Amino acid sequence: SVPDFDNLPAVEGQPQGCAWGVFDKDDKKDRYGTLNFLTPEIVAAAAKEVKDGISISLNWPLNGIKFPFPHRKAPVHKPISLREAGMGIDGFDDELEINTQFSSQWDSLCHCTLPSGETYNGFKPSVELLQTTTTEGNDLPTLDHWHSPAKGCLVARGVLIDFKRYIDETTDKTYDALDGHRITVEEIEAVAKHQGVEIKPGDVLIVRTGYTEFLENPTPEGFAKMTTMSLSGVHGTTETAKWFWNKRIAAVASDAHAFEALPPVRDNGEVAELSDLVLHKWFLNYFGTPIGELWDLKALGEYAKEKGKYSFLLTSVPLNHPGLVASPPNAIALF
Ligand code: UVW
Repeated sequence: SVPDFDNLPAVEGQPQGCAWGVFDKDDKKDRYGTLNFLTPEIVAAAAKEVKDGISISLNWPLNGIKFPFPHRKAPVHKPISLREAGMGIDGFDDELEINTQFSSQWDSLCHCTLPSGETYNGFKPSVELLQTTTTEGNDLPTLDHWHSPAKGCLVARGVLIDFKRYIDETTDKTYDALDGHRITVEEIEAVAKHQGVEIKPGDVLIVRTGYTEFLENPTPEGFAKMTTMSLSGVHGTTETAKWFWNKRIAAVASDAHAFEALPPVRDNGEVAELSDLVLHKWFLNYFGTPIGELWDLKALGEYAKEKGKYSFLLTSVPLNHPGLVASPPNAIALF
């Protein structure tokens, strides 16, 4: 068992709650962070969630965003005729060039770093290291390591917190994912209670804000709002991070842009720079908790509501390429 946030051993130069070293084994620096909560017992218990024989994809189309998106280019898909390519066969190949942050994704622990350049466990990614690494020699906590024989990708109990439905159905507020609502842990607990679902150690906690649904049908007013980057998501504070650690959450995901509400705020409430994404720091850099973003949660929300069941078996198989910083999750929820 690992200590609670307040009792984690102090790490020199880092804030209380930094979990570097906690999961190390035999003097070897750990690369999996809170995925270590996924013990064989937890995974076997998660498999018991499957009763209905229904699987739901959580992967938004890779080209889900239909307008120019700042700094991240849209996928380029190129079908190729094998005959024209001179292969002497009838049929097709295709090439796909993607920015792994453009649609549904996992952020690996290398996606954002501290100002020192460090991330989880003191690993220090750089473009050069990420580019030249081979899976065997890669010391960085990138996603290809999820394919190691010891890990076998991600299999866990998923819990959906359908915040959008909760607000729509239990309040007369007009909520939308572009209003910069900061979802507190008290609200997460209230939604879980309303849905009748218990949050357990080793869960992947998945929050639906309704953001990808807006991106599918952006209105001009919504688009104007979006460019101000005031987006709903989980309230990023140290107290929020502490709650996630103390619940032993293995990973988090949502349909939101950055999982946490934007713009980020400091613990004293001041609006911070985009580079000060509070939960990105706690999760990716201090705890080693992967963050899923832009997941497609609409069909999941509908099925969970219909069945009155908000927990399921979650499987996710990211792409397996050396040095991969982010990846489409290839995630499914099984009921
Ligand atoms: C933002 O773009 C703000 O977050 P991320 O890089 O995690 O998608």
